[in-house]
Parts: sequence; structure tokens; C-alpha cells
Amino acid sequence: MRKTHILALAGLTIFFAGRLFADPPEGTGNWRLVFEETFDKSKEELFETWVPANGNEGHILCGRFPENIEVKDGILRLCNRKERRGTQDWTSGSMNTYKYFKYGYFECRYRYADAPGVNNSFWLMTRGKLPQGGIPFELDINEGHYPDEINCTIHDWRPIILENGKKSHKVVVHKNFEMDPVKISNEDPFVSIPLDVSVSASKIRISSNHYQHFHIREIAAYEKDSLGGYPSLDTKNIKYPDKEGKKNLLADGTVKVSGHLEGRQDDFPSKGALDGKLSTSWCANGGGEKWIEITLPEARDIGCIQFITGWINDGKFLDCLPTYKVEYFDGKEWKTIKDNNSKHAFGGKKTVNLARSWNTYGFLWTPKEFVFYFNGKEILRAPNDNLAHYYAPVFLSAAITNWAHGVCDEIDGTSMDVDYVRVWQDYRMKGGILDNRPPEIEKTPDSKPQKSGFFSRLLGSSE
Ligand SMILES: [Ca+2]
Repeated sequence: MRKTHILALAGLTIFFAGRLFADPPEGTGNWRLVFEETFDKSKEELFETWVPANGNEGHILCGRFPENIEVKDGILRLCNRKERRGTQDWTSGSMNTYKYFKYGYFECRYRYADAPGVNNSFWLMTRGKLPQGGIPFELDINEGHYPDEINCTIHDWRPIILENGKKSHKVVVHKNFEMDPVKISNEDPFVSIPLDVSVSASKIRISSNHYQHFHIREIAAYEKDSLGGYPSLDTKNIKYPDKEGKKNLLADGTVKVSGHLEGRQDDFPSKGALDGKLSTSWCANGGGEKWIEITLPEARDIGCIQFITGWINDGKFLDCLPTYKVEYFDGKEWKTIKDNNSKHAFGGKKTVNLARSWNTYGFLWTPKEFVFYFNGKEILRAPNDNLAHYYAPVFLSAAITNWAHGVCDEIDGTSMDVDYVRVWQDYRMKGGILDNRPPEIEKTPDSKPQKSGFFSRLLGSSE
């Protein structure tokens, strides 16, 4: 009887062991498992394989330290704590493999920290000096944000000098997925609200309940044109207005705003929304109320209000504002012109929470292309044109940042939890296992800041 039980248990174990991870997607290569981390080990043993970050990091709101990394019962925890250490008020954990990889299928099973304001990432990035002609790159397999967001991004880190002399780089691929059926993303940067009847306004206000920061690149109001001949946005040539001859009635107004993203009022000033240029913008604060208000020298008759949102990368508008309320002040009270804030209220309507379920995030990297997977299902594919052909370590990183929908005290005590990381490489492909000779890496704790996607998204926009 007892023996049967043991056998049944053994069978069950094998069953689960087989279920916990699958092989790479079928037909993608001749795969051999070359790296496996299941976290069934002590912290000392863990740091034989992984280098912990160890220091404050200026591009995010937390320092990251070995003390924030825990392993227990086969699970890695990158622990978020509200504690002053060094120059920052928060701490968290990040680490990367000593081993470097070039091409392969990469898979990680994890769950997000159960609070907004944390970037939960599984990614690769080149480090140190590259050989002649080597291109520095970053492959963000997933930068996960509570509750249901997956962000897949690929960066080409070769420096670009912008017209204003600032340094930038190119974001080659960026796609944001909200796994909840309630979609709140928006791909249209241009909002034009023609009014049936003119209104007399001394102030105009645009506010939003959007859960993260957003850009407003321009706001304009025009006199009533009964033929509807209002300006439009030429997204192909990034030009606004694309028809001359209409005067923006707000141009000489004064601008007040709710705040600026991470105090970056020099990069994204309030006036950036009202200077006639699409290249400049006001960028709203990451958390709390978000609004911009324009006060006119006197009341004016307005027949159409327009504004343009999103950030511009490589000639495309991304992360355009999906929710907004437009109001005007008629001298006595505020009146609503258009309000779609309620349609997309954040939180209550979301039923998917990637912090409360284990999911796998997979990534196929070949000499020709990149393919992203969620629970074994392809979600995104992009060519690997003259970019990622060098060795890079795998990173697991939690970061506290305004990029992930507003920092709050609920973050304290949460963790990004990881069940496993596995890497397979192709034993036939050129550049696969056979000629994979990664550079020798020194085994010393790592205090160098790690750049990560949310930061580079800010720098990466061509503005
Ligand atoms: Ca502007």
C-alpha cells in the first residue's frame, strides 16, 4: 500500500516536472538545453552563477543590492523595500548571469510584484567593451508592469546625436500589450474636437486619469469654420498643422500644469505643448492628478480644439493618450467639451493580474529574427537586421520607477518572483553551440548601473 503511494507520488512529481516547463516552440531549431536555473540552492550558491547589482542607480528610484535577493523553496525573490540606502528611498534587486549567450531560445517563468510602480524585467544586454564593429544592444523580453502589461522592446545602443546636441539611441522594436480584454492603449496621436456651436472661453483645460505619464506635444484652438476646414496632423511627415493660414487662438496663453515627469521640466517644459513645434512636448507627472491648463488674455470664441499626444520614435507616434477630459471656462464655471476618462478607468475593470499568476515569457533570438512568446504563444516578431550578433548575459531585474504607473507605498514588501530561467541553443545553426565562445567574465560583485528599457525609452525618443 505504502509502496503504491510512493510510486504514485513519484509519478506525480515526474508529471509536474514535465509540466512546469515545455521545450522551445516546435520547428524553431535543433535545441539543446545549455543553461538551467531553478533556484533550488542557497544564496551563496546562487551568486556563483549570478552577479547581483550592488549600488544606487540614477535612472530609477531605487538602489539595487544583494540583500534584496532571496531564494527559498526553489523561488527567487527580488524584494522591494521602502528604506533609505545611499542616495535613494527605495531598494530592490537585480542580477545577471556570469554566462554570456549569443542566439538561442530564452524562457523565464515569473510573476510580477503585486503593486504599480515596479518594472519586472527579464532581459539581455551587451556589457563592457565590444570588439571592433560590435553593436551594443538591449533585448527586453519583457518589462512587466502591474497588473497586466507586457512590454517588449529592442534597443540599438549606438549613440545618436540629436539636432539639439543631446545624445540618444534608437528603439528598434517597442510593443506594449495589455493582457486584459479591456484595452486602454491608443495609437492615434491626433485629437480634433470640432464644436457644433462656438463657445466663449477664457481658459482651456485637458486632464487625464491615465495611469502613467503622457506627452502633450501641441494644443490648439481655432475659430469656427462652418466648412470644417480645420488643420490636420500629417503623421507621415510629422507636421502640424499641415495646412497654414489658421491662427491658434491659444498661442499667447499662459500655461499651468499638474507637474512634470520625474522633475524633468527642462526636457519637457509646460510651454512645450504650446510652442508650435511637434518636436517639443510637456510630459505629465507619473502619478497623481494630471492636467494642463491654458489661460487666455481675454475670452475668445472657439469652434474647434485640437491636441497631439504620444512620443515620437523613429518617425512614429507611440503611447498616445487614450483617456482625457477637455473643458473650458466660460467666465463663471468649467464646462465639459469631451470626457472619455470614465470609459477607461484604471484598476476596477482589469481582471488579469500577472502578479497573481505564474506565466512564461519566451524569446527566440536567431541571426535573422526575434520572436517574443507569452505562455508559449507568439506575440511579436521582428527582424534582427544588423543588430544583435554578440554575446550578452541574461538579467532578472526589479526596479521601482514612475514608468510603471506611479510609485506607491503598497510596493513595500512586494517582490518579483522567479521560478526558473532556461536557455536552449541550436547545435546545428551557425553561431549556435558549436562556435559559441563567450568572453571570460570576472567574478566580482557588480556596482555598475544597469541601463534598462524604461529609461532608454525616455532618452530614446527622437525629441
Ligand atoms: Ca510642442
